[in-house]
Amino acid sequence: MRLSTRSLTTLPASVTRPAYDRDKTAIGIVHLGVGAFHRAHQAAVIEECLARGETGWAIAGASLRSADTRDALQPQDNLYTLSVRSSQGEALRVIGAIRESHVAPENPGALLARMAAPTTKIVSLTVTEKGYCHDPATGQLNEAHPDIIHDLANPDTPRSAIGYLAKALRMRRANHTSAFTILCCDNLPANGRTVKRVIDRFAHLLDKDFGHWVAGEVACPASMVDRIVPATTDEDRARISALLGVEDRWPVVTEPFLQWVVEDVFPSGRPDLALSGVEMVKDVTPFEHMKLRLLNGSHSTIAYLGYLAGYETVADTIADPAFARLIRAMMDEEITPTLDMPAGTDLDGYKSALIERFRNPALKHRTWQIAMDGSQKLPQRLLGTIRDRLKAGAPIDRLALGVSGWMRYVAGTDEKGAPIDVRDPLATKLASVAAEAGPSAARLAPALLAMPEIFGSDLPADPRFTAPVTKALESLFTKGAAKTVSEA
Ligand code: CS2
Repeated sequence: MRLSTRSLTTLPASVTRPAYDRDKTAIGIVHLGVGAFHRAHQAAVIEECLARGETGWAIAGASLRSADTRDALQPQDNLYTLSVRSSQGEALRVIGAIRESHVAPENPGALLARMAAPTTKIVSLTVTEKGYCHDPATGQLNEAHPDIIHDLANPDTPRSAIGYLAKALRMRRANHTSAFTILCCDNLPANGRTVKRVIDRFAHLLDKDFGHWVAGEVACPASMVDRIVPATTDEDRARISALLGVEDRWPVVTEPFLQWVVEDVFPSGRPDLALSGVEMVKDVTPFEHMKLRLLNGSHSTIAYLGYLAGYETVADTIADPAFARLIRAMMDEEITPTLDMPAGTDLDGYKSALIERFRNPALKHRTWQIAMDGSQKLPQRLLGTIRDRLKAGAPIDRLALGVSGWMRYVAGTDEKGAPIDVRDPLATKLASVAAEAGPSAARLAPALLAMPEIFGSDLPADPRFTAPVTKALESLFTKGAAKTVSEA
């Protein structure tokens, strides 16, 4: 039997299930990019809003490409299990907040109609860094992006998230429906402002008059999102289904920790998120820097160097005392001085909790998964911190080692000579740069640094950055990651 509304009553008593009548809820949120992260984070928060009786905020989830999620969720009445795992054990909760599943390319009209409906007040997104079709170094719309070229030429049949947002907003404007609020839940720097810049520019390029309307009417609050959610494995699916006594083909596995800090600008309304533990603030920036720099900066450093040292998961990597030392020292000495937190923030506690979260033995968070899309991640995870340090005239050796880990990784061959499956929107370019440079730090570092879409024009021209990066890369090539980390 499959997990579904009907089979809910057969679940063991220990499994939490929707504490409200799903049929009495209405869709108020459309979410683009209904992957594991959304289902473990925002949907879990919305579940509590619905259970409290705020019935107008159920979610319509959409995938912009693959049909996998819809195919798995629809036969389950869009129900799925959220498994919270730690060394203490595993707690299962069936989430009912998603009421509809869309696959954009299969039925764009249905998704657009849902986005344009007056009842839809918020369109939220987790489409990963590359899904915004922007230039990661500048945060501007990448007008040469093939999807943007396509969507500007065919605005009624879009491909990109930006194209869908614009088309739905044009429909709303034509129907005299007020704009929805766009809520970005991706790990982008200044994510609200970045999305606002990108959508305003796209709308302006489509039609100046519409661009003017979007600029004035569409709010894009910033948000900092945090929960570690590794890709679900077949083993997870089998274990969870066995515990449920019915089959769940699309469960999500996560950690106990959840944080969401949101800028409180929702002109079309919102659920009372604060009652579900969301921090509603005026300015997300300090929280965003804290999280992107400490958590994600460490994560990417662990991912590249850990992968090269032969570790499969974050927990395996951080269990190596040399790695734990490097990461804590990088946090304390090189990242923390760049943060400017509101009074009362317990950064020390935050960092210790982070290391414990990385150690969570129940999560199999693969270094390879986090290593993906490095060209889109480095700027906000490591390079912003580096810029601040250089401005202050302070050393950056550990951060530089993180950057060189990425360079060594995209060289495409591991320390045993096996090929690395480098996933990145710039993978083709990275592979040709690496092939031309060969395994030489003196050639590879400058060749990669000459990609302004990642490094801008300032960093490659600053020897205080290029020298430590090249030196660390040299060490990775000659001594390997484990030894380099133990000497760092
Ligand atoms: C990770 C993040 O995959 C990655 O790049 O660093 O997904 C990370 O797990 C989340 O941002 C945690 O909130």
